[in-house]
Amino acid sequence: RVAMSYRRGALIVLEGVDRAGKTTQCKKLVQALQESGRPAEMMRFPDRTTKMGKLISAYLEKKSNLEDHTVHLLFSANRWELVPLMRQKLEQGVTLVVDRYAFSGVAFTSAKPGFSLEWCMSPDVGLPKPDLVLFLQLHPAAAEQRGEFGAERYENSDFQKTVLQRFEQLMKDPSLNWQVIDAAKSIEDLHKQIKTHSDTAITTAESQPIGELWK
Ligand code: Z5A
Repeated sequence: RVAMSYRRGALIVLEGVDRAGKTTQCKKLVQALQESGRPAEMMRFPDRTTKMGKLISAYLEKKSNLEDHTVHLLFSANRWELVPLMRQKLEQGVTLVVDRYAFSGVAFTSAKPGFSLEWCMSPDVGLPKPDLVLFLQLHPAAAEQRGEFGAERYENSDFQKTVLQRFEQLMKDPSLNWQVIDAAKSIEDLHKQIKTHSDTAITTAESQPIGELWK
């Protein structure tokens, strides 16, 4: 019997602190992949357009208050509700470039008092596993030069410093393909580096099944 062969798309996640340039780089990467003839689409979490997403958006905009465990589970549910679509796209050969994922979920909630990393990870266990996680590393002082914090929840520097420490803990996990990028570089330099890592990850993913996160 001929071995099963896969030609799936890759799951590429961009993570990083506030204003590191994740959205800017996701858009450029998708455009570059499409121009080189590879099917690619962008996704973002939270996806504020779904029912879960609308609850999350109101919370982030401080239009509503939600209990901390509850909002954590909503962020996770917002990913799970998109898993059937993500799998379908990946299996069709579409590379997904995702702006934030479960790592933001864990880093932000575990930065709150009384939340362990382990508890925060559990609802996201089994999500499609990223083939590449690009972490856009930016010093808080450099982030400040990119403009004021917005008015949304979590947008203050003490909280963001704790969030960065939690991301650093998550990056120690050798079962994931973390690549740390110096986000203080120019948009073009960053893009070139991100494109190189992505091309490698796409080639590797083609011959592998979709993995399960933290399992
Ligand atoms: N959150 C959570 O709690 N739980 C979860 O499960 C998830 C998220 C998924 C909303 O996320 C909040 O939800 C977020 C985490 C939490 N809270 N915070 N903080 P969001 O994705 O909607 O966050 P955002 O506020 O839209 O993204 P961001 O982090 O602020 O920005 P960014 O995407 O990293 O950066 P950007 O928009 O591409 O660029 C920022 C600015 O810098 C912009 O003016 C650019 O033109 C400029 N820029 C970009 N690149 C460069 C370079 N290389 N040099 C100079 N200037 C640059």
